[in-house]
Order: sequence, then structure tokens, then C-alpha cells
Amino acid sequence: MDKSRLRIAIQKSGRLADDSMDLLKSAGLKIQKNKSGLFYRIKDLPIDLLLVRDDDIPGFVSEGIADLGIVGSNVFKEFSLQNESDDTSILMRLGFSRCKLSIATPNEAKYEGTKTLEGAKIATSYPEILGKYLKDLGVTSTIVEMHGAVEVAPTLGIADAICDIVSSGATLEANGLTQQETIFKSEAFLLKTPQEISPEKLKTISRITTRFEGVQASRETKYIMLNAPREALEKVTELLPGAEAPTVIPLEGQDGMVAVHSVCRESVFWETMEKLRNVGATSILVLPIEKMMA
Ligand code: PRT
Ligand code: ZN
Repeated sequence: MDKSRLRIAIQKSGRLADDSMDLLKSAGLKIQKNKSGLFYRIKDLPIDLLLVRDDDIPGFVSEGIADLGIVGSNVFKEFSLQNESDDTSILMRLGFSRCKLSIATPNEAKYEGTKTLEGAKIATSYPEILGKYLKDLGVTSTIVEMHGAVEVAPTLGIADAICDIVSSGATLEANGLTQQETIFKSEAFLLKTPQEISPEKLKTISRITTRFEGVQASRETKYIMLNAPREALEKVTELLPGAEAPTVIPLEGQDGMVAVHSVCRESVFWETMEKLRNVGATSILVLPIEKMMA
């Protein structure tokens, strides 16, 4: 392995893997897959990807085995609480793989707020996050550490409650569990090693984070085009979500009508389009933006 190349640790397979790859590809990184399955080289940039289990990512970044890493903030938080003196930093919040870490109890169990958890057994894969949450509340429970299949713990009689990742809620429902408390909200983070990084690698980091920011911005941004009577311009502009000063162009041969073009930094919902039409806008188009750079 060439140590002068920037190394980014990502999840090999699982819920973070596809979105991590998507982000890298959208940022123009050309991934050259190979048989080893542990390292992928990036063409034309001094970057290698290290493909590992998500749980190993904070440790690898902390030790400098990888310079950067993409991991769920739930996994990073658990690691940070376990390693309080660690200086791994969060370079970016990436906004994907969003989920919650929640406490749930069997549907038939009586639940009257967190005091119900006093003396209870709670199964989780996140003993540090849960332990801190309970300590801050002044509640004493027994934490049963499990790796996988946490949701079956109450049925098996191992625990009275669970604390696990919830996304759609389908797993809780299928196991007869009701969500009671959300103790942590998670999304993917880009981590940076606390170890020394060469100036060349720092330049590469700055280049790709600028691109990541561009990818994020363009995902959240739309280009909107519409026609409207000039007298409705003020109302139309007010309705455009997160818009910068719009471009207004007179429409050839249509007196009093203008075309309005604008970049919107928020989602444009159907409701917004209906409101625009109600104030007189027609031919409303909402277009995705492929790339952006400030
Ligand atoms: O093999 P490896 O160790 O790399 O992967 P893993 O199995 O430990 O993790 P993986 O791929 O399941 O999740 C990786 C990360 O994705 C997590 O650390 C979270 O940050 C994030 N994430 C987002 C999720 C979910 N959504 C999710 N739904 N992680 C897990 N789940 C599981 C949850 O544990 C539960 O079993 O999905 C179930 C709940 O989902 P719903 O939709 O039924 O509520
Ligand atoms: Zn894992």
C-alpha cells in the first residue's frame, strides 16, 4: 500500500455502503474495483478506498490506518464515549443513512415515562450511548449487551425493553414493540484522523470535501422556471423556497408576461407549485441541478 495516497474507509456492504459509494461517484471519483475487495484505487486522484465493517471505521481513522472514514454517527458516538481522549474530528455531516436510536417496550407492557425503566433490563448494541442517557436521567437499569437480533430480547425473556436503531419502524412492529423514547438521532459523518497528515494529502482532502459540499448542495437545490404576469412577480418571488434573486426575462410577444428563473435551496413541493399557479404562474418547471460550485 502506497502511504502517500489518501485513504478513505467506507463500509464494505450494508446500509451505509451504497450511499457512501454514491457520494464518492457523484464527486467524480472513478472507482477501480479489484479482486482483493479490501482496497479500491481511485483513477486520476491519489486516493484509495478501504472497504471494512462499519464498526471498525472509527478505530481505523483514530489510529491513522485510514485518513478519512464514512460512518454512522451512532457508531462514532459509541466509539467516542468508549475512548474519551480520542481526537478524531467530524469533517462533515453527510445527511444520509438517517435513523434513530430508540428505546422500545413490548406493546402490552405499561409505560409511564422513563421512570418505568428504573430497575428494568434493556438489551442494546449501544451500551455507552444508552448508559450515558440513563445516567443523565438518574435512572438505574441493567444494560444487556447484544450484537444483532436485539429486537427479539423481550420475547426470549432476556430483557424488559430494547434500545435499538429504528428507521421505518417495521422491525419494532413485527416484534410487537412500541417505540417510547428517542435517545439519539443519527446520520452518516465524514471523520478525519487526529494523526498527522501530509500537506499533499491535506490538499486532496480539501479538494474532495469541496466536491462533497457541491454534491450535497446540488441534491438540496433545484432550478425553477415559470411564466407569470409582471404584476404577480412579488407574490411569485415570495413563494419560491430559499430562492436567490430571480432572473426575470420579458416574454416575446406576450405583453405584461415575464419568465422567472431561480435557484431554490430547498425542496419544491407540489403545494408550492399549486400556490404559484394560484397567484398566476404558468408553465412551472422544477429541474434538478447536477453540479454546483460556489
Ligand atoms: O457488516 P457491518 O458491521 O459493516 O454492518 P452492520 O450490520 O453493523 O450495519 P448496517 O449495515 O445494518 O447499518 C450501518 C449503519 O446504517 C448503522 O450504523 C446506522 O448508522 C445506519 N442505519 C440506517 C441503520 C438503519 N438505518 C437500520 N434500519 N442501521 C440499522 N438498521 C437496522 C436496525 O438495527 C433494525 O434491526 O434495521 C432495523 C430497523 O429498521 P426498520 O426500518 O425496520 O425500523
Ligand atoms: Zn457493524
